[in-house]
Amino acid sequence: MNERTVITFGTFDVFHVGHVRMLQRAAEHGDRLVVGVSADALNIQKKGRAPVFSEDERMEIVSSLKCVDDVFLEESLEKKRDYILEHGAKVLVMGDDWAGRFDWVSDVCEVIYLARTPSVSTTGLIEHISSLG
Ligand code: C2G
Repeated sequence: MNERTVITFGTFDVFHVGHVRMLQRAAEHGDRLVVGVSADALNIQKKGRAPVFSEDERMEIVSSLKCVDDVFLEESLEKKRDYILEHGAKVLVMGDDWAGRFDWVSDVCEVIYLARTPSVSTTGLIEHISSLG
């Protein structure tokens, strides 16, 4: 068996079309897509707030997608190389908001940055929903 595993990472909070398109496009780079869903604690550390949906809920949503084969909890940005090796990934796909930031794992796999879907973001959606009163 010579399956090409793709790995990607994200919070996927308040799941939207930008998320689904990124996952579908990531899956096209191989035969199997594994997704690291970032932990609540990692988000608090990274963004200074807890996600709207818990890590268990976000993992449940992401794992229900047809293009996703497996999910796991991403507990640290620094553990990327370990996760890649653990899952046998041949390619890491990230949105281009992270362009260049994970080139340090290119010794263990190919690293590809894909353009984000314009005009949709979790932060924008939270602001929009809040403004509805
Ligand atoms: N995304 C996209 N278009 C958007 C919004 C998001 O393509 N309009 C992509 C991002 O580029 C990312 C994925 O959807 O590849 C998940 O986005 P986030 O939930 O914002 O992920 P982030 O918090 O940046 O977590 O190890 C890194 C992190 O876990 C990444």
